[in-house]
Amino acid sequence: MQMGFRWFGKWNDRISLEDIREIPGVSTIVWALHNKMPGEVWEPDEIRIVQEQIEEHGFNMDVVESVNVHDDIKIGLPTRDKYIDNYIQTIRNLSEFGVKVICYNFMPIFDWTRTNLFHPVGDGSTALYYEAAMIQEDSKAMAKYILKNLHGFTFPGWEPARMAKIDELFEAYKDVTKEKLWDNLKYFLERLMPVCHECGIKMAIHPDDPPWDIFGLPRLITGEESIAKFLKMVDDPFNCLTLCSGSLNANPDNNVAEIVRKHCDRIAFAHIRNVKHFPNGDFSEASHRDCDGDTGILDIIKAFHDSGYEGYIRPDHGRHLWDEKPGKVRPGYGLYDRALGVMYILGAWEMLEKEKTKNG
Ligand SMILES: [Mn+2]
Repeated sequence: MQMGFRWFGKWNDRISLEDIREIPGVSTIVWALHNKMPGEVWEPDEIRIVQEQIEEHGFNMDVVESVNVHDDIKIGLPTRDKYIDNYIQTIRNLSEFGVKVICYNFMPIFDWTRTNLFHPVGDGSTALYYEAAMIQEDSKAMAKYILKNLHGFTFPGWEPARMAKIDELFEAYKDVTKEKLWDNLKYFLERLMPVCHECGIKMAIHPDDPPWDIFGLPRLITGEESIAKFLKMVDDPFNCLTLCSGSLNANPDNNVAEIVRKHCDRIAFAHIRNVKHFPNGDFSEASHRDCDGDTGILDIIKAFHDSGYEGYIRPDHGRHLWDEKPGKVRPGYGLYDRALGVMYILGAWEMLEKEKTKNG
């Protein structure tokens, strides 16, 4: 297993590579060119700048999160081929720099969705929160709330320019049924796979967050059944998963450890995050400590270890601690709780390693 840490870039993240260097055990910077719109080619000269920064600090740049997929590809418009060609060129360019995994998602219109980005956890810290009753009809109000509470921080999938055209986007997606969305995903991946083989890059889809349909929009990657369908649909070792424990366990019926055991050979990258559920269907993000949520973090780590997992793991979102107040921190991506997450995951992992060596 290789430990990663997400970093939004030198001019786009208040957390520096020097900060990350002080967290024990991190080898991989999970990065992206955040100024790129979906559909644009990532040029070698732009990638090289980030490479120099990352490698200068002794990290590798093996995992990219995300190269976002243009809406025309998800909708299945005739223009999709042009954008798929661009995606392929980006894969080729990334391979020149040794990138091994591309994390992406195939969610229509909205990326991750929450109703409160700074919800009090009860100990003085705050976390991302999902109030089920608020995600009913008014998608515009929700988008407006999220953009306002990002306080100018940019997030892939929440580009203000895209969100300004929300009515047009809903119109464009109106005939995209779940079946069509599956077909469009298959079309996209089948064109990519030969290039992925050539370049040694795995495509690792991130599950939908939350893992159910919202605002009448279909969502595909929602649990064990759909994951099995996805892996079979394009049955290729380069067609992989980003196993996000928090996204999947937003539906408490999803047993994430079981999914890991079943599909570990096709997991290229993992996000470890804990979720606490409430009886009314709301959920809050929680600390990585197993007993602070309901996701079964220790079972999941053990499932990865038992399966001989050799891919990348990063702590996913964290709570906002200490001075990480609204406007001072990118929601979910503060320094402190993610650093604690790294230590929790490594602590459990190293204990398992020790036991294994002892039992020989
Ligand atoms: Mn995730």
